[in-house]
Amino acid sequence: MAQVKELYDAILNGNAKQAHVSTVAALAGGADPMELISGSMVPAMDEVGKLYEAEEYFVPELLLAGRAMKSAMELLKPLLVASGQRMATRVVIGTVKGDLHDIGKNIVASMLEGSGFEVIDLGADVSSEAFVAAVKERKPQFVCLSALLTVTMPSMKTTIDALGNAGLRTQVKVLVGGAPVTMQYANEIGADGYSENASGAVGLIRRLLEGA
Ligand code: B12
Repeated sequence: MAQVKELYDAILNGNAKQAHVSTVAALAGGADPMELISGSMVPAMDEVGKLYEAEEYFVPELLLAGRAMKSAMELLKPLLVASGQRMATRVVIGTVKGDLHDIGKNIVASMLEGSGFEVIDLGADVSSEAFVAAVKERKPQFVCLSALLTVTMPSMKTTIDALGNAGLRTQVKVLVGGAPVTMQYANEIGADGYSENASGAVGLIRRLLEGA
C-alpha cells in the first residue's frame, strides 16, 4: 500500500501534516493500526536514529520526526484502544527522572492500551517519588520504566529501590526497557522483566500474568 511508504517517508522527513494525511488514507484503505506502527513508524524512527548517529540529522530533525510520529499516533491510539479487549490489569508507565525521551515509551503505552490493559502514563522525567505516589494511589499490577540515556539508567534502580522502601515492591512487577537497557542490567537492578521492543512488552506482561 502506497500510504504505508508515504507514512514512513513523512516521519523520516519530519512532516507532521503528511504523516496525518497518510495515516488517514492508510486506515481508509484498510491498513491495520498495529501494522502501521511496527511496519512503518518504528522503522522510520530507527532510520532517524541512524541518521542522527551518522551526523546527517541534528536535533531539529529529531524533534520534527518525533512530532510527525505523534501526529500519526494520535489517530491510531483510539483505534488500538477500541480494538483491545478490556482487562482488569493496570499498568503505570513513565520515562525515568532526567530523561526526556518519550517516543518509545509512548509506543509501548499505546500497544499496551491496544492490547486491552489500562495504562496510566506519567510522562517523561518522572521522579521515583512520583512513581511511588502513582503506585499507592492507582494500585497497578505493573510498573514500566523507560530510559534512553546511559546516565538516566540508574534512575530505574532508584525507582525500584524507592518502591521497596515504601513497602510496595511485592505488590507490583517492574519492567524496564529503552535502547541502552539490557536483560543483564534488568537483572542487576532487580527488575522483574525486560523487553527490547513494544510488542515484546505486551507478551512479557501476558506471560507474567499467567505466572510463566
Ligand atoms: C529522538 C531522540 C531525541 C529527541 C527525543 C524526543 C522525544 N520526545 O522522545 C531529543 C532531540 C529531545 C533528544 C534529546 C537528547 N538526546 Co536523544 N535521541 C533520540 C534518538 C534519535 C531516537 C530515540 C527514539 O525515539 N527511538 C525510537 C523509539 C521507538 O525507540 P526506543 O525509545 O528505543 O523504544 C523502543 C524500545 O527501546 C522499547 N522500550 C522503550 N521503553 C521501554 C520501556 C519498557 C518497560 C519496555 C519493556 C520496552 C521499552 O520499545 C520501544 C518501541 O519498540 C536516539 C538515537 C537512537 N538511535 O536511539 C537519541 C539518543 C537516545 N539521544 C542521545 C542523547 C545524548 C541526547 C541528549 C543528551 C542530546 C543533547 N546533547 O542534548 C538529549 C537528552 C535530553 C534528555 N534529558 O533526555 C543519545 C544517548 C546516548 C547514551 N548512550 O546515553 C542517543 C542514543 C543518540 C546518540 N547516539 O548519541 N533525543
